[in-house]
Amino acid sequence: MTHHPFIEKFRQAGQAQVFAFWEQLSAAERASLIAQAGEIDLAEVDRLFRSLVAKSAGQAGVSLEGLTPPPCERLPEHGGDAAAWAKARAAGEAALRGGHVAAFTVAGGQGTRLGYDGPKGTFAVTPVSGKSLFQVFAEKIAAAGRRYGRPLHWFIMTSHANHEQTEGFFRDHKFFGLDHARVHFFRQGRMPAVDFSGKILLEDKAAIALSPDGHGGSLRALHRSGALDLMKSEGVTTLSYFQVDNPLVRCVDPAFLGFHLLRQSEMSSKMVPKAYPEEKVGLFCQRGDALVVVEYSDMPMAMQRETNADGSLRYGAGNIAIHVLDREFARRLAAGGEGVALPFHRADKKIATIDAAGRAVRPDQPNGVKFELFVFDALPFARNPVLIETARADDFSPVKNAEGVDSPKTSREDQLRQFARWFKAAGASLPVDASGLPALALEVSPLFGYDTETFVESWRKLAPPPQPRDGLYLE
Ligand code: UD2
Repeated sequence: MTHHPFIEKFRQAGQAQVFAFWEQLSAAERASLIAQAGEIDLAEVDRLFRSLVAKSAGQAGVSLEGLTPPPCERLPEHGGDAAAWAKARAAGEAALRGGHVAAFTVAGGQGTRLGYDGPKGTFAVTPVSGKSLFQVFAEKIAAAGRRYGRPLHWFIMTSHANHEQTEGFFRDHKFFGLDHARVHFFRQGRMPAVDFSGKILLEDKAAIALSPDGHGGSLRALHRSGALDLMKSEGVTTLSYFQVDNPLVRCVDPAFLGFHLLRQSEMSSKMVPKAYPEEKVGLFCQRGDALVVVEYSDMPMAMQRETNADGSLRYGAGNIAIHVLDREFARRLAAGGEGVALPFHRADKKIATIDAAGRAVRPDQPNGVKFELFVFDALPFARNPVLIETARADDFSPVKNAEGVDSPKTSREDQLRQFARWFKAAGASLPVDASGLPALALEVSPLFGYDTETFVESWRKLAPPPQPRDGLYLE
C-alpha cells in the first residue's frame, strides 16, 4: 500500500476504512480524498462520538433546571417603552450612517425539505416579478445603504456544495446593482458523518461523507475566512445575522441594532410570540444571567402549554433566527478555548454510503450521525444579551417546505399582506380579505420601500399615485 502520513494517522485513530479503496483510486481521486481527510479533526470526531453517540442512545438531555421566561423588550403596541424604542432606533441609525454595520446571511443549508435543486437563495419568492431570495435581500441592503448614506458590506456564508453556484448567480445578475467589492462569500466548514460505532463513513470510494457543520459553524468560518479582519479594517463592529429562507426579514433593523449597541450587548436576538403551543420553534429562556434557546423538542409539552395570568404562553418567546453579533464576540467564540466553545449537536440521519465491497448503500433507516453547531448556542456566552420582540408579519415568513406551513405559498401571501398594509398606511384603498390578503397580485420592490415609512415616503412622491391593480409592480 502506498504510504501517506494521513493514512497512518487515520489507521491509528481506528479510521483505516477511509482509505480502504486507496489502491483503486486515480492520482486525482487520491489527492481529493487526502484534501478531504485534511479537513477532519480526528480528536474532535472521537470526542464527539464518545460524548454524543457512544454514551447514550439519544442527544444528551438538555437541562430544564433553573429556566425562567426571559426579560424581553416588548413592542410599544404590546406595552413596551416607546421612548426606549425611539432612542434605540436613533442609535441604530447612527451606527448605519457611520458604516459600522454589515449584513450577514447564512446560506449554507442543504434545503432538502423544499425539494429545490439549487442554492436556496436563488429560489424565486416574490408574487409578481418572481425575484429570488438573494435579490430581495440585495435590494433591501442597497436601499438601506442609500438611506443611511453608507453602502453596507454583505457577508454570505455558503457551503462547499453551493459556493460556486451562489457566486455565479450573483455574477450573472451583476450583483443586483450592489458594489461587488462589498459582497463577500465564504464557505462554511464540514464535518464527517460517522456510523453508530464511530467509524467515519465514505460517500463513495474516493469521498468522505462530509456535510456542513451547521449555522453555528458561521462563527468559525467568519474567522477562518478573514471576514472578521476585513470588518475590522472597514470599521464594521456589528453583524446583522439572518437566514437565507426568510424574505420578510429586515436585513438591518435600526431599533434592534440600537438596543444591542446601547446595552453594550455581545449578541442580541429577536423573538416573536409563539402562534400556538405546538409551534415548532426554539424558545428563548433565561438561566441565571444567561439567555438560552431550548429547542421545542427538548421542552416537555406541558411546560410549553403553561400560561401567564393574562393567558399568554409562559414560554412563548419563539426564536426566528435573527440576531445581532458583536464582531469581537464572534472572534472570541470562533477561537474557542476553555469553556467558550459552541457545543455540537447530534442528528441521526440516513446517509448515502458504500459497503465494504464498495457497493452503494441507500438506507431507509438512519445509519449514522451528523454533527452540527447552532449559532444560538453562542447566546449564553454573550455579555448583556438583549431580546426584543418583533411583529411576525414584518419580519418572519420563511420558505422551508414545498407545501403547507412555511412554504412558497404562505410566504408569498405574507408578502402580499405586508404590501397591502403599506398601501393602506399610505391611504391607498385596496380590497383585502379577513386575513389582510389582497385580491390583487402586486409587488413592491425594496428599492421603492422596505417598510411602512420608506414606502409611504416614496408613495407620496408619485404624482399621481397609481391605482392598485393586478400585476402592479412598484420600483
Ligand atoms: C431553525 C431553528 C429554529 C427556528 C427556525 C426559524 C435550528 C436548529 N432551528 O430551524 O429554532 O429558529 O430556524 O426559521 O437552528 N444553515 C447553514 N449551514 C448549515 C445549516 C443551516 O448555513 O450547516 C442555514 C440555512 O441555509 C438556513 C438556516 O441556516 O438559512 C436554517 O437552517 P435549517 O433549515 O437547518 O433550520 P430550521 O429551519 O430547521
